[in-house]
Formats: sequence, C-alpha cells, structure tokens
Amino acid sequence: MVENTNQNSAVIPENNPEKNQTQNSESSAANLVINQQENKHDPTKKLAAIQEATSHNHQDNNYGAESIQVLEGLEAVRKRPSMYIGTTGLPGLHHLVYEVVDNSIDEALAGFCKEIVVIINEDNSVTVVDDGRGIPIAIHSQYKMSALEVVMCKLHAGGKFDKKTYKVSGGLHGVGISVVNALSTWLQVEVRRDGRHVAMIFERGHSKSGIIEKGAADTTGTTITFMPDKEIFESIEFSFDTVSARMRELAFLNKGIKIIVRDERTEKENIFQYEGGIVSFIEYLNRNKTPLHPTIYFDTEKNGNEIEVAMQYNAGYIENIFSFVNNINTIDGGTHLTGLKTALTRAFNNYAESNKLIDEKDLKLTSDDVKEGMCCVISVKVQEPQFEGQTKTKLGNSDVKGIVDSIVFSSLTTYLEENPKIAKLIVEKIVTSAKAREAAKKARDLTRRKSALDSSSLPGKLADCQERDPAKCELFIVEGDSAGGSAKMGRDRKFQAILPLKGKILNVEKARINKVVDNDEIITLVTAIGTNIAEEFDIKKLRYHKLILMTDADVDGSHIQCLLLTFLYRFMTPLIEQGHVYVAMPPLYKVKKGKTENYVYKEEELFRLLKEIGKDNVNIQRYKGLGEMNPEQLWETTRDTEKRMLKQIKIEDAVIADEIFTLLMGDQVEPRRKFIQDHAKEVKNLDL
Ligand code: 0RA
Repeated sequence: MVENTNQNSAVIPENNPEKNQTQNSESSAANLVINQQENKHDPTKKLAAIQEATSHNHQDNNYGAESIQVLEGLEAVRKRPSMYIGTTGLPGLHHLVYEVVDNSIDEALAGFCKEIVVIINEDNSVTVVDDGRGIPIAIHSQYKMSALEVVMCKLHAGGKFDKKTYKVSGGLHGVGISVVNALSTWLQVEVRRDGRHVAMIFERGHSKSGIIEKGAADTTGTTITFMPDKEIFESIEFSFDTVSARMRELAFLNKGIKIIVRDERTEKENIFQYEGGIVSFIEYLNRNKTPLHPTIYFDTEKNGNEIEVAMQYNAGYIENIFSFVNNINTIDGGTHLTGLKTALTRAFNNYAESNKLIDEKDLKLTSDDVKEGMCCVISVKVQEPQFEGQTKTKLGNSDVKGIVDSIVFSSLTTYLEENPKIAKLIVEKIVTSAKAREAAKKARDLTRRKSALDSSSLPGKLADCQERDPAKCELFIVEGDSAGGSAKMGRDRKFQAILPLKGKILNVEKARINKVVDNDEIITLVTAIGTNIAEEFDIKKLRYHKLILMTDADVDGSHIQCLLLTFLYRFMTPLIEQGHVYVAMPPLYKVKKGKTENYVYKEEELFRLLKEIGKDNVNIQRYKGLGEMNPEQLWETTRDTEKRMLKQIKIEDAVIADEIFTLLMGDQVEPRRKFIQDHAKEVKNLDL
C-alpha cells in the first residue's frame, strides 16, 4: 500500500500558451517522419518517391490464397466501417488515432517503448511515432509475406506474433491497426528494427509497395502516417483537444509514458507524462476541489489481472469514479466497478463499526454515502476482456467482480487500519452523508405519506359524532380497543367522537419519530383530525376543537401519551399552541364511604381525602386501566363536562414530552440513564 506523497509526479501543464512549443525539428521522434515535408500533400508522389528509392524486389500484387482472404477481410471493414469503429462521424475518425496509439502503448506495457508522438499534420493526416521494437519485418511463414504486411492487412493480427507480449491495450473495439489501414486513402508505415530502416505504402488497405529499404537505423521504433478516407468519414478534421484528452488519459493510465501531441495546423503542442500514474490522475481530477487527505493508492496483481485503484475524498458532494479496463474508459461500468463499489461499502462499514464511529444506531453506510465527494480511478488490466453493451463500454467478465472486491476490500482495510486519522476523517464524512440521506428520505416519505393523509374518507375505527360544527365537537383519542368499546357506550354521541388506537404503537416506533408517520394508527389519527401535518397542516380543516387524549394511568399509558404529544407537537404544532389538545385525567381510585363516592386523581389527594372522611368503612377501588371502568364510570370521570378533569396541554408540556420522548426513545444510552436517575419520581408519574 502506497500513500502518494506527490513527490515524484511530474505533471506537466498543458494548454498553457507559454508552454506551447512550435515543432522542434531537433526532436528525435519528429525526425523519424521521412519525407514528411515534401510529400505531405500528395501521397502518390510520396509513393513514387519511395518506390524509386527502393531496389528491393517485392512480390507486389502477387498474393497467395491466404493473403487474398486477408484483403477480403479489409473490404468488409470498408463496407461496414461502423461495425469496427462504431461511427463514421468524429468519434470514429478519432478512433483511428487511438487504434494506432494503442499498439504503441502495448509496446510500452511490454517495456520497450518510452515515448509516443502524435502529430496532426496540416493536411489532416496523422502521424504516430514510437520508440518501441518496431513491427517485425521478416517474412511470415503462414502468410508468405512480411509480418509487417500481415499486421497492416490482416484483421486482428495485432498481437499474434508475440504471445508473450502482455497485450492488454486495445482500441474501443480492439480491432487492430489493419482497420485504420482499410479506412485510409493512403497509409505509410516505417519501421526501424534490426539495424534496418524500412517503409511500406498502402492505399485503402492494399499494399502499394513491398518493403522499401530506407537505409540503416541505429534506433528502433514504428512510425505510421495515415490519411483518413473522405469517402468513409463525414469529416476528416481532427480535433487537437479530443486527441489531447485521450492522450492525457493514456499517460495517466500508463505511468511514466511520455506522449507528445502536436498540431501542425496551429503549432500547438501538449506533453503528457505522469510518474504518479492514476495518482496524478486523481490530483488532476481534484485540481479545483478541496482534497481531504493524500491520495490512497494500491496496485495488486492476481491471476494475471492487474488492479490499480487511486482515491481521494474532497470537500464536495459529487461522486467522480472513473473505471478503465485495458486503458478503455468503461463508461457503462461492469463487473470491475461492481466489485469496487461493494468492497468500498463493506470496508467502510466494517471499519466504522469495529471502531465505533457511527453514533446512530441502525445507521448503515450505503454505497451512495461512500461515494459522496469521492474521486476514484480504478484501472484494471485483464487478459481476455469481454466487453458488453451497444458501445462495448461495459466489462462482462464475471470473475473480475470477486477479484476486485477481495483485493480492494483487503487493501483498503489495511490502509484504514494503518492510517487511523485519515480513516476517521473519511468515515465521519461518510456518516454525515448517511445522516443527510436519511433526513432527505424522511422528508420524501413525509410528502408521500402526507398525500395519503389527505384522503377524504374517515377511518373505519372512528365513532364519529353527529354535530358538524367543529367548535362544538370533541374527539377522544383512546388507548386500546377495549377502552374504546366502553368509551363508545359512555359518550354523548351528539358531540363526542371516539377514536381507539392500538396500544402498542411504541414498540414499532422505538426508532424514529419520522417513522411514526408511517404508522397506520397515526394515519388514522391524522385523518380523523382532518388537518394533515407539517407543511400541509391546515387548521381550517380541524374537525374537533377539543382533542382529548385518554390513556391508562400506567407506564404504557404515559408512554403512549408522551408519543402522541410529541407527534402533535412536531407535526401539528398549532393544535397545541391554540389550546386544542387535552389530556383526560382518569382517576386512580374510587373511594366509597356509605353512599358517597369520590374519584381520586392523585396519590396525595387520597391521603387528604382519607384524613377528611376517616378510614373506617371506606371502600377504596384502584383503577389500573381504562378498561376496568364501566361506561358509566368513564362517562363520569372523563365525559361529563360538569365533573370531568381535563388538563389542557400547553406548548411547554409538549416540549417536555418531546424531550422525554427523545430521551426515552433515542439512541443515546448515557443521557437516557441519567435522565431516568434524575427524574426517577417524575418518570413514575409521567401521567401529566
Ligand atoms: C507485432 C508484433 C510485435 C510488435 C508489433 C506488432 C508492433 C506494432 C506496432 C504498431 C505501432 N507501433 C508498433 N510497435 C510494435 C512484437 C515485436 C517483437 O516481438 O519484437
């Protein structure tokens, strides 16, 4: 695992007018382009000149059976060019350049090429020069022609000569240089190899010369110049910026390679060379952002696949993940990207959990959380890539997913363990993203729920009253179905409505208040009240001016009361502010002496009363829950507007309820324990 320190990355600025150089005729690569000046505009002249210069007796137009097949292959390319290069528009045109360059990149990957020069000539022909081994020129035994000719004329012949060559680079379709030849009005190739300097000329894929001896060579390399066919392409105007962008990318992906792009039409030049490879790529991508840590980098080989990953978080929120397979930008992702994402999510969750960096219970870091503000480049090199999809920009090899997953997981885990400060910083950012995502989801859920809450049909559980004037109506919100039953019997149906709620709301809702909105009981409640909630709240739709919460005088009852108040406070605040919410105060005891009955609502009251009436012949009945009361008792204690005890809830009460709710239901264990210790008495008598 290497943490990049930026010391060795030579990032050369480009598109900088001061750095743009005019063509330097001293450049070794540029000198390799023979007769460039004289013959640039007339390929026929160039051909004649080269033919004249050579004394070599070649087998011009004297092909064996195999070679005819070879040429038929290239006719197919001319007939259906899009099958080979995607389009005949500008992308296809530029693809020709990339195809040639890819061969040079392969030489570089094999360790034989250090520098590639791409020149857009004045006539829109393109020259690619490399200092690799040079295309072999010996006669190829199978095809009975020079290897050079086979490479240039046989479809897919590219790497066949050298099985050992680590051939991974490949244009978009990996079609080989012969396709470029087929789609060029003329193409000239020069090879410097084995001390020889030779050339060969082609027209629309057909050899127009044999091997032309150009003299001795003390260097090795290949120079290919081609003129795209106007009959094939919609336009042959190359874009310096498009070519530059791809060359820059290739320079990032293949560390150390020097790629020079020169435009003879405008005398612009870019030089790309990055010793840092994809680490430099990350620096480039994050250049206008605020990086949070040094780039994380790892590079591993497994089963002949090379996996390189560089990543860095910035202070922003945008995800920037680039994936490459054999230098091809897999814009549609594929198995390598899936493996990467799975591993990242797993590694960060694992680390966050084992280091207790998530303070919210049940909060899971998702792939989206992990990707926020992340800049990442994954570059894999696989032996036999299978590209899928219309544009062949999606990797299909199924084994790559597991390989990438396990390598990224273990490498990243090691990195996080070795760099706890950076790990903490990153995980904190991811946790923040996760919380923001949850909050956004809450808001969305709420909106979705709110539309459900607007339903005009009243809940079936509601025993409504007859009166239509809300100012005269009361809604009893009653805990438990049994209590609801007796409440129904004890009410004055003219103006009193009953809504029984199932008592166990709390169990489901332990996690979050927002989830309360998902609860069927709450939906029933809101529909009965009629106002909707939050931003959608409309007091004009209030169906009852008195909302009376009626719960048992036990711990469960006070919990439910606490939940309901919290809910009303958070989502229907004006109801509390304007004094529409009440809590019924069912008695704790009924004290009977002789014919006199007294309901007792507080412990202290019981002592006071007993002192008053004396302890003899007194019958004390303790009520454990609403269900124990008969309808008449319920009526007396809560419905009879003359006798009942109601407590009007003020905003302070609701705030307290909310605080208690948060403490009791929240994730923070310590404050909850402290609260219960501090308020042991109050908690016992939570029944406001
Ligand atoms: C076939 C075999 C070898 C190299 C090449 C082709 C080759 C092609 C191009 C195209 C542009 N530049 C290139 N450089 C090399 C292997 C040669 C060996 O084994 O020596």
